[in-house]
Amino acid sequence: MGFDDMDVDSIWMDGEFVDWEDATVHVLTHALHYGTGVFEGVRCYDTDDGPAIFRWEEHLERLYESAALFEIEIPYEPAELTEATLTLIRREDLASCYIRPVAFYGYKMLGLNPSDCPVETAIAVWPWGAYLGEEALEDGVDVGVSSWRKHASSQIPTTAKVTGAYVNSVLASLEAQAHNYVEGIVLNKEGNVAEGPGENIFLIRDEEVYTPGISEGILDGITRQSAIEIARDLGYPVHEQATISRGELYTADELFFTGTAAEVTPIRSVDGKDISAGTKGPVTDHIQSRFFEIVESQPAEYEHWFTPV
Ligand code: PPE
Repeated sequence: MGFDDMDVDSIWMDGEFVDWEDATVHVLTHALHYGTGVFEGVRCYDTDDGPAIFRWEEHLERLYESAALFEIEIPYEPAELTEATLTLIRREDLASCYIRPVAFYGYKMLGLNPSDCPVETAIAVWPWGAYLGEEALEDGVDVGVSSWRKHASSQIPTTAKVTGAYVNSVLASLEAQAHNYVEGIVLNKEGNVAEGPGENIFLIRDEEVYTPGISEGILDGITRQSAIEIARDLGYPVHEQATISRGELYTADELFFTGTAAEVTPIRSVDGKDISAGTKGPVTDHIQSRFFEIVESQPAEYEHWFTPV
């Protein structure tokens, strides 16, 4: 995702809309040195009823929860961040976009205890297409199990979306690229399947759906929660607190990733071994089709998942 040639002019920063180029921070910003920021990734979809943000309330709640853990006191009410985001999308005239709220310890002092630092808050929006490539949604991606393990929640809380923790994802992502994989799969300390660097993972066996539980060291993804609900509504039994061993990946009927950026992306091979036929599987297709139908049309049963712009 590059920002060159992008047609977005402004960013909301600390209560004001500033020009894109002016949304900058000092090099001695606390979060730059120690990773003391929290963020969200959210999508706004161009639905039949106009632009609408997918599961905004849940993302906002996770942002404040992540912040609380690090005693980051976001100096704005949730309603103010909502208003800022809606206004930003409208003024940039975007029908669909990715939304990146971030709150972090700013510039005043260095040293690990950030208590004296001001909290800076920003919200950026920009168009972001299919995360792992347009063809990935149809054909699936080739992934490799990373040699980097996911940190345990007792080391860095994995349910919090904290910027510093993403160095683990960056390592897994660089390794995947070095091996010509589109993405990695990260195992937890026990060697069981945790998630992708920026995605949750699902496994299908005998038409039943499995996804690693929270205690496996994952981010409790909002797309994960949505896929669980969609799968159940489609009639599939879902095991949402599963422990999945590495070996089970290779013998799965189907595998797919979920994430705000990745949406619902099939996995067609792991470590060079095809998953079943090496194509998008039927259950994945069913859940993925329903997901895209929902974000395109806001059907009545799922209307509460949307915030109209
Ligand atoms: N696990 C991780 C580690 C993760 O970063 C994400 C989102 C998920 C699971 C899925 O969570 P959710 O988006 O709530 O369904 N990753 C975000 C950042 C990706 C990026 O490259 O930046 C995202 O998808 O927005």
